[in-house]
Formats: sequence, C-alpha cells, structure tokens
Amino acid sequence: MFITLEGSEGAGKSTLIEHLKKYFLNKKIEFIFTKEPGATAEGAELRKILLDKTIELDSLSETFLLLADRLEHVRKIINPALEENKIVLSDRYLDSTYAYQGAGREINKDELDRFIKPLNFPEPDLTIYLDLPVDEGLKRAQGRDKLDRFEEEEIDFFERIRNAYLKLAKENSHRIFTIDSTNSETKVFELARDCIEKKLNES
Ligand code: Z5A
Repeated sequence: MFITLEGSEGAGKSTLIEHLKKYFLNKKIEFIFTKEPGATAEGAELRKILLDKTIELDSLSETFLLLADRLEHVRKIINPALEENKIVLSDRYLDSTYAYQGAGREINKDELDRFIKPLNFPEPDLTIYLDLPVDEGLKRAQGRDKLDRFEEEEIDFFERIRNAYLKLAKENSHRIFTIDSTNSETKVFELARDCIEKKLNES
C-alpha cells in the first residue's frame, strides 16, 4: 500500500510521521518511510540545489529537478517496496508538484501534465492532507533558524498552495483524506491512524 502525506508549511507532517512510525513499530506492521525531495543519494544532491536560497531557478528548471528526484525515488525505493507488498509512507509526493509548482509557481496544469504523465508515477492508495491556515503554518515554521528557498516566499504563494490542495482533495476524494491540522498533535495522529487502519482493513 502506498500512502502519502501532504500539506503546506509547518502543517505537521514530520510530527505526524514520528507518531505513525511508533504506531507501525508497536503493531509490528512492516513499512518503509520515505520523503521528497531527497530520499535517494542522487535525490539528496538535487534537494540541496532545490532548497538553496542562493540559487535562482526558473520555475520549470525547479520542476524538472523535482521530477528527476521523483523518478529516482520511484524506481529505486517506492516501486521495489510496493512489489514486496510493503507499506510505503512518503512525506510529500505528486500532489506537492501540482500545489507548489502548479499553483505556487503558476505553471499551467496541462503543461505540468505534459511532463509528468509520460513518467508513469504510481498513484497513491491514500493521501493524508494536513490542512492549516497559512498564517498559522508560517508561525509554526518560523520557529526555525534558517528559512529555505520555498519558505522565503510571500504569503500569496502559500495561499495559492493551500487553495490548490483543497481543490485537489475535492477532486480526488477517493484517495485524499483531509485532516484539520489546527487540532492537537494527538488528535491529528488519531485521525490519521484511523484512516490508515480503515484502508488497511479494506485491502
Ligand atoms: N516541494 C515542491 O515544491 N514540489 C514538490 O513536488 C515537492 C516538494 C515534493 C521540501 O521541504 C520543500 O520542497 C517544500 C515543498 C517543496 N517546501 N516548502 N515549504 P522540507 O522537506 O524541508 O519541508 P516541508 O515538507 O515543507 O515540511 P516542514 O516545513 O518541515 O513542515 P511539517 O513537517 O509539515 O511540520 P512539522 O515540522 O511537523 O511541524 C512544524 C511545527 O509545528 C513544529 O514545531 C511542531 O512541533 C509543530 N506542530 C506540529 N503539529 C502540530 C499541531 N497539531 N499543533 C500544534 N503544533 C504542531
């Protein structure tokens, strides 16, 4: 089963993943935890460029680097694990590209699809989207020392991203489950756990 986690700045994905890791370990459920960008050795090099705020990238160049990272990720980690029937849990995946590059960088969806579709990336069975008002997410993220290339963007960029996620969730209700991330950490975990358990029982 392929599960992805999505959300904008500071939505709480990393926090939720720590709870889910403990839950899977306790339940002795075999899983692979992974993330984008940067899960493979090659992707880690691409991640450095993508997050480096001293590097100016054209939006399409940024997209191609993210797609190269995803191709390495899918071919070297995701597909082999799915073939072994493992649960794969990825922190960000395809919806991030539609939200950040599509809505955030304002690349037309048809143009994005022209590059993405031929790559045949597998569709997640379940996507958990953590929804948070932009100002709250930025407040949470700004607790960090250094902001990366994305985190330095204006508030409108993040508003477009949130709206795009909400639209994606509406259009893909068969796989995207939205959690209100203004809930407590524990409540967010419980909602995600219940949703994953339901999906596991169905499969
Ligand atoms: N990107 C892209 O543009 N296109 C793509 O296709 C892909 C990625 C795949 C990767 O950044 C960047 O790549 C990302 C999009 C872009 N940039 N942005 N922005 P990353 O991997 O470095 O970071 P991130 O994915 O954005 O995650 P994050 O900013 O670290 O946020 P998070 O993991 O969702 O949040 P967190 O670290 O779990 O929580 C933030 C704080 O909130 C922390 O202090 C927590 O203790 C607190 N928190 C968490 N949950 C709660 C609740 N429920 N209540 C209160 N406080 C909470």
